[in-house]
Amino acid sequence: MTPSPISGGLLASINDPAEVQALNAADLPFLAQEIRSRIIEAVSNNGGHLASPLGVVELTIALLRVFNPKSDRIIWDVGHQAYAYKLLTGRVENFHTLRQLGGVSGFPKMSESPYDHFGAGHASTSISAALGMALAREQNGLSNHVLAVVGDGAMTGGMVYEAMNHAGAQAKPLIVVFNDNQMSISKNVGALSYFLSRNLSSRWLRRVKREVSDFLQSVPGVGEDMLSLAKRSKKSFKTFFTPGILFEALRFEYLGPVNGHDFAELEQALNLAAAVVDKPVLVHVLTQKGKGYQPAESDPANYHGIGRFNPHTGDVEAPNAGDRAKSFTQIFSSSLCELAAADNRIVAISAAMPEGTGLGAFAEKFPTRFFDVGICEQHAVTLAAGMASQGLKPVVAVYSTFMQRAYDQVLHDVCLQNLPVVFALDRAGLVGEDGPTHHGVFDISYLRHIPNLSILAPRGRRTLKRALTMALKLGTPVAVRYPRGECPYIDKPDDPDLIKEGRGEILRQVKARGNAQGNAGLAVIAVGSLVHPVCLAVDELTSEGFFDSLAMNDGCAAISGQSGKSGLTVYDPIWLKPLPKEEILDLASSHAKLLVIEEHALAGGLGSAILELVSDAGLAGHCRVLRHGLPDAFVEHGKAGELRAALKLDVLGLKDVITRALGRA
Ligand SMILES: Cc1ncc(C[n+]2csc(CCOP(=O)(O)OP(=O)(O)O)c2C)c(N)n1
Repeated sequence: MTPSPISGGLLASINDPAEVQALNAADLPFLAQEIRSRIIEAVSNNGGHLASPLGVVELTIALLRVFNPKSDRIIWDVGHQAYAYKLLTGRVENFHTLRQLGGVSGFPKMSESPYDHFGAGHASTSISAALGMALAREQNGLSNHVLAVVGDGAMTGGMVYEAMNHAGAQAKPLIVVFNDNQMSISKNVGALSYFLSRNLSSRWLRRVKREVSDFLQSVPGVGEDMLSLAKRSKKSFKTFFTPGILFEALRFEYLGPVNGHDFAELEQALNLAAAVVDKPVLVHVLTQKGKGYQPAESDPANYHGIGRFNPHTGDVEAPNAGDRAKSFTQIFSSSLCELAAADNRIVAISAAMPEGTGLGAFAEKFPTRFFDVGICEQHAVTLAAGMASQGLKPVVAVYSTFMQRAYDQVLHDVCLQNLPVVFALDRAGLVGEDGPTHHGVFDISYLRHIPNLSILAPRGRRTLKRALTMALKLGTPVAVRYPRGECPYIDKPDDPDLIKEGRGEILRQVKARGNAQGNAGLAVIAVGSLVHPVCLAVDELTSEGFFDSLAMNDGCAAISGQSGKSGLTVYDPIWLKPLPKEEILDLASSHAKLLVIEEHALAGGLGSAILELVSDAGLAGHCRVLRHGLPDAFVEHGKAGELRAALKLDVLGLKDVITRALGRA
């Protein structure tokens, strides 16, 4: 392809999204090429989503040629694919800061741009939000267009059908652009996906139409009549042979399928959709995930979301691959496979995230015991409840953030029935560059008040394996929460009793040196991902002479209270529910202060639980509970390390928090 005819590039010449409409049709392929280069450049530097944004470049340009985002509303489902949209709506200069602290978000964000009409990060919300805007438009006496752009993966989420069911009955103008690339993160799943992929190409459709026409014309006597009837009929060939039949049943006008990389076809279909005033329309657009970048085209699942990579070869930087091998996810994956080999009642369920949750290995080893249900966490949970009620031992592996939408299913379908479902809550804690939509920092709050549910927070490899083993043994609902990233090896040597109900572990006991550094006695209670950094912080303080002596405890220790009034104890409760009450109350009796440190919202988290426990035991006057965690605010995107540093959850910050707590009255 020859270089763009405008020096400095076409993108630089677009100061207002409406200017996309003024471009010559001949310039559009150059613009698409430039956008792809910018996306590849930014993602190769910062990591991010790649295959999905590359697939919708032409679609984004076409949307901005037919609609005006100043007045019209364009809502991206999930939002991970909206990079081209960001580039064309005022963020080209800052696009190199994509996903970096203080930089452009990886998802639509209403506070970032007036053109991001709705924020997202979780799937299947766009049609509901769009319908809401369409109905508000009526109330406000306006006549703008409202569009939802939704992928076939997001179409596996039930909320889409709740919205379409409602939209069809409302019969108001609303445009759903159905971006069908047959891929969720991996190959899409489900009966609908089968049905859609049956009719994928418009070339195929034209061939079928031609063949049916030829056949009818060849039938002597009645053939011509049948053909003209079919042509006149509303339920004509197109509706019958395409997914139109499905959407028309929901009272949508169906247009397509359209080649999503052909500007003329796209603009024609979008203009037709814009002209429909008495009902919602669905424009079925066929796109290729990863389009225009060979490595992503040939392996769209791996290039869905990716770390830093070499743009020339597509090779992901080595540290990433290494990290993955030692991640909590990986330990969960191998532990589950081991346990499942010995117990064929163990089944695993994923909501469209087999790779992310580490269930890929399980799926390969036990294909008949693995179920990918699509992006439908609610269904995943109740499905597990059904299985558990019949004697199976289901493990639902899901990110903490996505579990948020299955709250009632956890409460009503699993815990109220007291069924033995294990929730493997991955990405519990800060996740980094994906930002506030993806941080798993609310699960302790939304789970700990549910009766019958136990919650375990392993801190390392062995505790994770043991926690999973225990969870599968308990015969009641259990959530095992663990973070993203590297799994430190700070457990004691393998011990079948490592995880015992009512037992946590003391990991450090030190004596404070003199009054100057505070001698009131502090027990630091840390959990999960923060146990390791808290231990490191205490070790550093000790080697800096802050404490007199250091007792490193790799094993289970009875709470001795030795450090008590004059020192510091580091304790990991492992069980967030039920809490090891006796041990914690012993700590409260023998220390003047408890400092609870968690990578979780302070509201309703572990610190709150310990405050309640100490207060209910009448020890509040004796022992002060201090809490350190996340404030009542959404944590922005940025490298996890940077976010932790800003929140004083890294080793340096923790040293400060601990010394201040020691000194505080
Ligand atoms: C509720 C929820 N569950 C899981 C995810 C993780 N996730 C992000 S993108 C994606 C696949 C989306 O597929 P599709 O809508 O077809 O978009 P494509 O990436 O193919 O463009 C998934 C499962 C999510 N964002 N939200």
